[in-house]
Amino acid sequence: MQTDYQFAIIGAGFAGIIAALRLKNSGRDSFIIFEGSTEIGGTWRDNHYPGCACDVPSVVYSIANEPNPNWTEFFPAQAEILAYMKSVVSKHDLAQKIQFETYIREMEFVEEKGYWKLTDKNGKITTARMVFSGAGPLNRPQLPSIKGIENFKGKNFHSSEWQHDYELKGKKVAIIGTGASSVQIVPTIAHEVSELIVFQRTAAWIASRGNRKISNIEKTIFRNFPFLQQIIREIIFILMEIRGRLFTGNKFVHGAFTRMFLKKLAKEVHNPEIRQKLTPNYKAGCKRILNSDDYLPTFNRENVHLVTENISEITENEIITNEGEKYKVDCIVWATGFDAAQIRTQNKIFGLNKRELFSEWLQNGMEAHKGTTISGFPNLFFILGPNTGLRHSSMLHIMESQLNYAMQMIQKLEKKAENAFFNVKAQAQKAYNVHLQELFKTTVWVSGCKSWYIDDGGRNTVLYPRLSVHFRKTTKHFDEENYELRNN
Ligand code: N01
Repeated sequence: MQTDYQFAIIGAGFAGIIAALRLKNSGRDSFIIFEGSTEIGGTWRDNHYPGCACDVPSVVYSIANEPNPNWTEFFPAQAEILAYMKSVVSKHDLAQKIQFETYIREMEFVEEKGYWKLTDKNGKITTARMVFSGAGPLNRPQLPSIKGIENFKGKNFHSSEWQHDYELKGKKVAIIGTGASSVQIVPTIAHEVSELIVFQRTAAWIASRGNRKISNIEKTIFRNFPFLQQIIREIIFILMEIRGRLFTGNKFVHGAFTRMFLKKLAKEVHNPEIRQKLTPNYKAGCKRILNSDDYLPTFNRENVHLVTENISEITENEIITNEGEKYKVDCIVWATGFDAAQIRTQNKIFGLNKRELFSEWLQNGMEAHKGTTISGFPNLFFILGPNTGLRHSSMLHIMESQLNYAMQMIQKLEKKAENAFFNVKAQAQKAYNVHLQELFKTTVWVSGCKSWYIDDGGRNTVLYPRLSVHFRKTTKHFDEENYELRNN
C-alpha cells in the first residue's frame, strides 16, 4: 500500500461511526477516524442544552444493524443518544481507530498517485486513498448581528454552548429564536427562571410529540424478540414517510396536518392575543415543523412573555425592540441556529487541477452528485453533503443510504490499479442537480417563507426534495456510467 491508510474518516459523529462500521464489518481494517474534539458524538456531544432531545423516535433514530432494546423513551434525550453512540463505538472496538484532537485543516488530492493528503491543524500529514467527510452541517453557531450585541454585560451564550454552571434559578432570561432548539429549551427552563422573555421573529408550526417512557416489559420483549422492534421500526418509518408527503406537495396530507396543528394551538394556548402571535403566517412545513407537547402551554405561564417585535439594539443590560420597548435581563440565550447553508471557508479541499472546493461552492453554490460525491474531487464521500437533509425522518437513514452507494464504488475501485480513482462526471452532477431543483417546485419549501435552507443564489442546497425511500432508491446502485475511471 502506498498510503498510510486506505480510508480516512473525518469526524466521529454518527456519520463517521456509520462509515467506520461499514468498513469494519466488510473486513476493511485500514482506516482512521480524525476527530477535532476530545470525545465522540458530533452534534449530540456539542448540544446539551436543557431539554435537548431528538424529534425522531428512538427506534428509528438507531443504526440499522445496531438496534437498541434499552431506549428508555419514545423520543430519546441527548444523553441517551450519546450513550448509545458510545456503546456502539465500544462494542465494535472503534475507539482505537479514532485520533482525537486532530482537526483536518486541508486536503489535497494527488492525481498521479490517486490518493488524498490530509493536513491537520498542527501541520501533520496523513495519506489515504479514499476519504469520508462526516463533519456535519450543524456545528457552527450563528449569532445575529444586532447593534450593541458586544456591549451586553450579563451572561450570554449560544444554545449549543450551554453553560450549565450558570444558575438560571431566579434569573430574568431572554431567549432569542423559536426554532427546534428553542422549543425544547423554553418549556424546560420556564419553571426555573423568574422571568422568561421569548423573542420570536417567525412563529413555528408545532406538532404533537407524544413522548412516553418505554416500559421494562417492552424492553424485555425487544431484547428477546428483536424482530418485533424491527417491525415497529418499519411501521413508524412508513408513518413518517406518509407525513413526509406534506412537504412534497400532497395537498390532502398538507391540509389534514395543518388543521391538526391549528387545533392543537387553539387548545393549548388560552390567551387569544398570544395565540394569534403564535400562529404562523406561512405554509406548514416551509420552515421546520417542530414537535412539542409542552412548548405552547408554556405561554400560559405568568412568568413567560412572548415578544414579536424585532430587536433593534442591545445595551449592557437591556434588549430594545424597534418599537422602543426595553427588556432588562440577566442572561441571553442565543437559540439562533447554525451556519448550515454557508460555506466553511476556513478549511481547504484541493481536488483535480488544484481546484478548491469551498471557494467554488462559495461562488456557484453547494452541489454534489446524489449528495455524496463531487466532480473534480475523486474518491471523496460527503456524508450529509448538499441536498441530503430531511424534515420528516431520520438522518441516519440518509447516511446509511450514502454508505450503500459508497461501498459499491469502493468495491469496484479496489479491483483496479492502486492509484485508480473515480471522478463523477460534471454533466452527470449537473443533470442530477437540475432535476433536484425541478423537484423542489412542487414542494412546500418554495411556498414563500424565508429559511436557512436557501442559499444566497436562491437555491435550496440543504434539503432533499423527496422522501427517504426515494433517496434510498437513488443510492441503491453505484451508477458507474456517470463516473470517469482514471489511472486504471
Ligand atoms: O436553529 P433554527 P435551531 N432575531 O435555525 C431565530 C437541528 N435540531 O438551533 O425563523 C430573532 O431552527 C430564527 O428566526 P427566523 C435541526 O436540524 C434538531 O433551533 O429565521 N430571532 C429561528 O426562530 C434544526 O433545524 C433537533 O425568523 C432570530 C431561530 O432563531 C437545526 O438543528 C433539535 C434572529 C433559529 O432556529 C437548527 O435548530 C434541535 C434574530 N436576529 C435542533 N436570528 C432534533 O430534534 C435568528 N433568529 C433532531
